[in-house]
Amino acid sequence: MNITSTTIAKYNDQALTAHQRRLANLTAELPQATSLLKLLEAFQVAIPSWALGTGGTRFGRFGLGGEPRNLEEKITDIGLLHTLNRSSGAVSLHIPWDIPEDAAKIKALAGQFGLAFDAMNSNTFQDQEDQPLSYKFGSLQHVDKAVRAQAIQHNIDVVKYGEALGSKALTVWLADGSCFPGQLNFREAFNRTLDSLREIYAALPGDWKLYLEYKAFEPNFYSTTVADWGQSLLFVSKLGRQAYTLVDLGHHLQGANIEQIVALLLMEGRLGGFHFNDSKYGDDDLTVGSIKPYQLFLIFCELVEGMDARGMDHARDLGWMIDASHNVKDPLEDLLQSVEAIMLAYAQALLVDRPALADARAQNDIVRAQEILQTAYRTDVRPLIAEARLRTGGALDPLAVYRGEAVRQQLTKERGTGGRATGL
Ligand code: RM4
Ligand code: MN
Ligand code: MN
Repeated sequence: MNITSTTIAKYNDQALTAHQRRLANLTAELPQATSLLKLLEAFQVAIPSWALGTGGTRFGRFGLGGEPRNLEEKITDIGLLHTLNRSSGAVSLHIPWDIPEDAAKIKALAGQFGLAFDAMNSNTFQDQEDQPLSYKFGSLQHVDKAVRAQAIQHNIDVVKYGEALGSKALTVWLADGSCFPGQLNFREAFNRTLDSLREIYAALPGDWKLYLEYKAFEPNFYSTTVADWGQSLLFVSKLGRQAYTLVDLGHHLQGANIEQIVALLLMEGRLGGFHFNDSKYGDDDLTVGSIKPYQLFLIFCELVEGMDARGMDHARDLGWMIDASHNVKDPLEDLLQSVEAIMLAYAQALLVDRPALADARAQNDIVRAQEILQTAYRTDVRPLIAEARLRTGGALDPLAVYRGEAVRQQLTKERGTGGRATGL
């Protein structure tokens, strides 16, 4: 399945007049439109290799036709997304779900679609068939040194796979923790985890980053060894300058003020990566922006302000990735919606009149501060995102092309209905 630039141009031509009218209305009030477009064109969000098939819950899974059967097909799917929206130009691999057996071949295939390799993800939250020791009671925190050694070696192997692909970061997410009071000595578990992370950190190439992702609960339900941003920050501060905290939107307790967390992590130079999804209750892994788009906007306001305060490149200096699971939607359509939601929140955050906001704050004018934020949030920036896509060769309306070209039906014809992609 391949969507050509001619096909995209055909759809764009049909939608062009209406698009231009909407864009003109918007840009008439936006003197900074040209510089915004440049930032939007550069912004890329990585797609995880584990989210291209249908996800499931612990109760069941309802499959879909045409799921990618191997890493090559997953990369082709991400290439398709990037062809349509020009904002999904990176792949994030999960080992061992997606081992690049022939790195040169995989790299070349990704290159054909203009895809780079973002952070590599290790997996010590499941046992693999050929694995000698079990992670039932944890991995890097385990009381048995041999289990820790196995988990450390796995992370080092993941770095090796990533080096061959040109990746520059390792994401460590640990399921380690305890399910019942009394099961674990918290201090000892922390220190064993720290020692293990130190060994992984020592094996990190000089130009790599280590992202330590936290999660409040699940699969352990009493304690998690890297449970929140404070604990992650404690670990990464002890590890060294190449270690950073990774924020996954779904990994907080309900009501947590994530925008404040990212502001402080950025201030400390310790925010490394970001996993986007949305949720209503827990780690629901729903489509980005589908439940709490205003929260996403507020988070982006802090990201933009915090990155600018440190002179960071929005597109390059943090690892941006979608981390969602698609239980009832076509994963590719869901990912197109997620990328769109991210771009919208980013563009709206760029619209905030920051000097005016600083002034309102200095005057304790809360009403004006809220008006300033909501003026940006309530601006319909969709024509701007569409224009950024148009200028980079993408589709004005990626979903319309996807559906118009019957992509899922084509993929199902090519790949059949029985396949199940590795992943969530
Ligand atoms: C976890 C976590 C990690 C991801 C796995 C698949 O909940 O978010 O980032 O690697 O899921
Ligand atoms: Mn995550
Ligand atoms: Mn998660």
